[in-house]
This record gives sequence, C-alpha cells and structure tokens, in this order.
Amino acid sequence: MVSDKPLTTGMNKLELHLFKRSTPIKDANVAVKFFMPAMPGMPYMEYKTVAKPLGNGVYEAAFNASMGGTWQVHIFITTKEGKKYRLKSSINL
Ligand SMILES: [Cu+2]
Repeated sequence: MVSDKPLTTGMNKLELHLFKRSTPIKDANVAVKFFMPAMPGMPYMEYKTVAKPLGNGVYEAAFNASMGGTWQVHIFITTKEGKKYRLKSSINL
C-alpha cells in the first residue's frame, strides 16, 4: 500500500500493489473497506470503495477519511479465475 502524499483527513489516494508469489495479480476485482471500530463517544465509521486497475497488479483506491487516527483496512480480491483473497492491514493518519 503506497501513497504519494502523507495521508490526511479528507480525500486520499492509495496504490495497492498486489502480488502472489511475486507474480502481479492482474485484472482482479478489488474492493476495499476502511473502518474504525466504535470508541467511547464515537460511532463505528466505514468507507468502502472499489479500486481502479492501473495495470500490472497495481490498483488505485480512494479513501475519504472522516477523521484522523488508526483505520483498519480490509482488501477483498477476486481474481479473473474467481479465486478470492482477503488481506488485512491498517493505516495511521
Ligand atoms: Cu475513531
């Protein structure tokens, strides 16, 4: 997961570089869910998007962050062969 600019509240663009055993995962459907669990005085927050393929296993995901802090990231990949993978990560902003 790569960003040209520091992550901030508001709109961000993240590049996802997806590989399996160093082979790029091309032409996949890539859905991304950013979420923050509920905290005292703050409800659960979520932002869902479908990443845009840029070619060669690279996908671009927009992320509109409603607040700073730690966001969990789940990436749902469906390959063109129909295989499904789920990756988990997190980001700080
Ligand atoms: Cu929060």
